[in-house]
Amino acid sequence: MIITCPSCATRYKVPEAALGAEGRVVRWVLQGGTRLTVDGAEVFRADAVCDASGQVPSPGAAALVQVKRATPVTVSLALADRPRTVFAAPPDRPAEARAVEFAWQDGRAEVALDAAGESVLWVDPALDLTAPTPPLALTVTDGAGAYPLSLKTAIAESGEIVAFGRVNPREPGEYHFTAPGAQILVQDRWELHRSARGVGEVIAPWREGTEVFVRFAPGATPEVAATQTQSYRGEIVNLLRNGGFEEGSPEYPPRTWVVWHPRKMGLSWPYWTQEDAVEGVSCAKLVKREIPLSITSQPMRLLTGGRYVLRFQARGDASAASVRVSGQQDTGTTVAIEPSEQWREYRTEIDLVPGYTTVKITVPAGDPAEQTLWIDDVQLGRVAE
Ligand SMILES: [Ca+2]
Repeated sequence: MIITCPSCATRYKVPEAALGAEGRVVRWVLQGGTRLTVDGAEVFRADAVCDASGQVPSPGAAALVQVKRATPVTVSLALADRPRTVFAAPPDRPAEARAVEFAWQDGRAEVALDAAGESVLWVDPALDLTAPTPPLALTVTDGAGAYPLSLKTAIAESGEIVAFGRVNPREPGEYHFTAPGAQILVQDRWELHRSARGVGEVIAPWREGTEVFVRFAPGATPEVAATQTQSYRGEIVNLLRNGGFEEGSPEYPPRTWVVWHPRKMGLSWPYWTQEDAVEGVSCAKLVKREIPLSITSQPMRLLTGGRYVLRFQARGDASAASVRVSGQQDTGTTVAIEPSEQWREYRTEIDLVPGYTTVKITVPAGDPAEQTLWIDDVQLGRVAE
């Protein structure tokens, strides 16, 4: 395959193209040029320099072509068939599409785009872009039976339909999501690494704040279901990021925790370590030498107020260490940690209000000068009912 762009400004702006099963160009990209030819055939031509890319066909149209230009431009596209309609829409806003006039000659459609800007040309879109798309039903089954939920839908930039929603299940837990033929993303609000993505089915945690996305071809109406495989009833539904300290890099503090120190860090340091974890394989080891130290969690923006539980395990000879939860409107609590050779579990209940909330672990100055606190398995959340 020989791709050429005679007018491309520099050799760094390499045009690209991909061929489909029948040898036709199905995807192409042109940066800062006016012509793109593949094996001698002119795929795209413009009367002014522009950035352009095309997908022929796309899931939602016979062709989808993006054009970004600094001046008005007339573009000419090679197409297999004469289009019935061509629409132009702003990027990411297909609902604002408007029909545009085009000329057809010798297997090419010519469209004039006035003014500088970025447009997406929809050639024979599969759906009426401006009509609202109907919601998609989601059938949920948990221990108490089945109930319906609904996801909003929109046309995606690719022409596919995306159904989405931040929907809370009545009973948080692990769920088996199914949507035959569709792409599914279940995005966890609190611990991003627990998000799951797949085609047709995924198993994912589903709790407060989780976002569900289902992406499918226009015209399809996948049957979407979520069936509980494990309930969180009676458990803390943890919102704290990396409270088990499983994420980190050697010699650095545990990932996502912020280190506080007065003026200089000295030899005090919060280590991420695999030496003596009580949960998983890693934990935090706060070594206090000449100066106090503390680490603070990534803030959690609580969606709901009410009774929360803080739970963690700790050991070590630190004599005045503590864990503090700080919420909005002066809510929060401080739990003192007792020196202990063995791991000890701490658990306390707190009433919190919606808004940003942090967890801070502190080893203050004090005797003896050298103290060590091991901490692991820190969780903050409400107990699922
Ligand atoms: Ca751990």
